[in-house]
Amino acid sequence: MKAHARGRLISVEGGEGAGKSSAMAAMRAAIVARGVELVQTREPGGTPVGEAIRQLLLDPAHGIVAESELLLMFAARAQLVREVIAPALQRGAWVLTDRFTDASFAYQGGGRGIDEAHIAELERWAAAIKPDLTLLLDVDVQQGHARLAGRGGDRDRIEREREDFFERVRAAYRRRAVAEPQRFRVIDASQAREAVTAAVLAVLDEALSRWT
Ligand code: Z5A
Repeated sequence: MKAHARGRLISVEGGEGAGKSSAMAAMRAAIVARGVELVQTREPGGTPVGEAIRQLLLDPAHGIVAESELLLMFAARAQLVREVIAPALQRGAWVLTDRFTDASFAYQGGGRGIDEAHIAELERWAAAIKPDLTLLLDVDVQQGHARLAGRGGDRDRIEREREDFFERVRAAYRRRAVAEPQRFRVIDASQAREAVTAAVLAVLDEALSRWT
């Protein structure tokens, strides 16, 4: 099922340090400049329950098994879809989200090795909305890692995973982009920030001209 006949759902995905924050800020400004109502959110999170689940998921003090991790991601997502995304799309607003269900296929499927059929079943049942457009910011794992190191701060529970985990996440994202070329646009996020922003805005422009 597509997002909705009226509003539009755009998701931004990528590995750690891919530059999602800058991309989201540039997209937000471009969409708002068109006079469109925009709701910006993130996953896991975006609702009071979702943000509480996020804290639980990212706290390095917890040992969370892969199955619980997946179910918690979908618990937060079910809440977000019903409280925020679906109502926004129904009133014609656009939704820009920092990650969505593709992240579960990439991290819990690719990274943790959970069978994709389980994830697809949860998607059908708990969050049956597909983004109209997904930008995948693709960057080499070591380069993304170096950017995060430059940013400083403590690493959360998932960021503490080993490099091979993030290589599997990246490969899973890339497979999804190949499988759904009409929805995905892959951005080379290894470039300088200005070049990444320009590429992101070009993709958005192309989508906007199709939709408005
Ligand atoms: N997760 C999951 O496992 N399953 C799911 O279903 C979902 C999520 C939905 C939290 O997500 C974690 O949840 C995440 C996936 C998992 N775990 N990991 N790892 P998140 O999106 O909130 O967290 P994140 O991916 O860790 O965010 P991030 O590392 O902050 O990524 P980012 O937003 O892309 O990073 P950034 O802040 O934009 O950039 C990072 C640094 O690089 C910063 O200092 C920038 O100034 C710098 N940067 C950015 N772009 C450039 C360029 N082009 N050149 C140089 N430096 C740059």
